[in-house]
Amino acid sequence: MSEPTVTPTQLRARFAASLSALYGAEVPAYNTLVEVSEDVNAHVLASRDDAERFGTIERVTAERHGAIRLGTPEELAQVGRVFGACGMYPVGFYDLREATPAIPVVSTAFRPLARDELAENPFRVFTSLLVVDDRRFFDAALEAELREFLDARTLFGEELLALADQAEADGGLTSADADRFLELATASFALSPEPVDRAWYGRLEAVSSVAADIGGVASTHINHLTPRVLDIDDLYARMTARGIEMIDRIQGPPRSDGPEVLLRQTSFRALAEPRRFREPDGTVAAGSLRVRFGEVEQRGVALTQAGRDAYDADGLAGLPTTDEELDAHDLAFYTRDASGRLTPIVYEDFLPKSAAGIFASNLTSDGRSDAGQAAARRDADWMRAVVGRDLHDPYQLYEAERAAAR
Ligand code: OOG
Ligand code: NI
Repeated sequence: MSEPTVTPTQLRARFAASLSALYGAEVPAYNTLVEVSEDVNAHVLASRDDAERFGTIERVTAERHGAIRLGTPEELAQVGRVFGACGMYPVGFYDLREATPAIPVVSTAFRPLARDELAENPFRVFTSLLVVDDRRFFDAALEAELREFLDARTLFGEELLALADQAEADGGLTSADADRFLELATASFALSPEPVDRAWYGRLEAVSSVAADIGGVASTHINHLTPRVLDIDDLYARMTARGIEMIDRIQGPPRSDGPEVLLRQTSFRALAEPRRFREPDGTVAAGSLRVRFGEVEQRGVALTQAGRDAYDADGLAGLPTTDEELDAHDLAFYTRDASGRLTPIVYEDFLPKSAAGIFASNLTSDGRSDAGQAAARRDADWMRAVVGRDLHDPYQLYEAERAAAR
């Protein structure tokens, strides 16, 4: 047996790059977004001394977050094995059913945990799971049909999962196995050419476009792949100037003169993509779906729980406007460099309100839900049990990093 030569870190960097190539071929507007992001970052790098305060330009240039949507607890556990092979672990629990409009999913983010791993390649994937037994969205009959449909499909094959487990057990893969793993892993997120059952998709879409995107098709796909910019307002203006229709606002904290905090995001509208449909009479016809969009993000300093509570209550008005005060009041996470200067710990996670806004900005309709019906219970413990892995708490990760540096 030959020794593993490709580490999980290398698998992650190569996985992010190969998904980027796939997604760019499928959604050409994504390539424009990446190009404009690189222009913006080059401009910031040339004009600001502190441009690399939130990460090196190498990290930021390679940085992507993906979004995927799954249908069953088994699929979530399986994708956890694929991401585990790449050194990505579930962090945080997000309940998008509490948003307005409500989205029938709960989510976590798979990402590297350690600072040096994040610096090598911070690829993260926002991963959502449909809540098929939530009666506010699905009645018992529709739930049963959904379960039958979802249970009949296979998103991640045996060969892929075996290679994933081997990578985790051995701390990497041989060069040939790594190539095969990446080929299979990337292919499992490609848009399928299989015709979509028009009537079934339509019934789910009446409840929620997201439910249709998940349960209306027999495969999954990358919904979006998000590059990181150092100045999202500049990016927004440049995309608009190129004639690309952006959603009407930037999600998250507004622009300010103070320290950049948390996460700001925006997106362009989902584009009509050609898809084939199986009509009720059995014929297959050409059509299109608007599901996938382009998103971009800017990251700032991670807030402590107290800082986050203040932000959630009053927005930026609830926070002081200098790094020194944020640190002194323990509202944000910093370390100090050799000369004693504060260095921000960058926020590596997501914001539920922004995530809901991102979902909502690209729905064809608000869908239909009945608040009088019973919610299905879902929480971090449920998610932990389903993934079969530790579900990390973002605050504990930032806290541990700060403590280790002091
Ligand atoms: C996920 C939406 C949330 C983000 O960056 O907050 C998200 C999805 O559309 O599947 O990606
Ligand atoms: Ni996103």
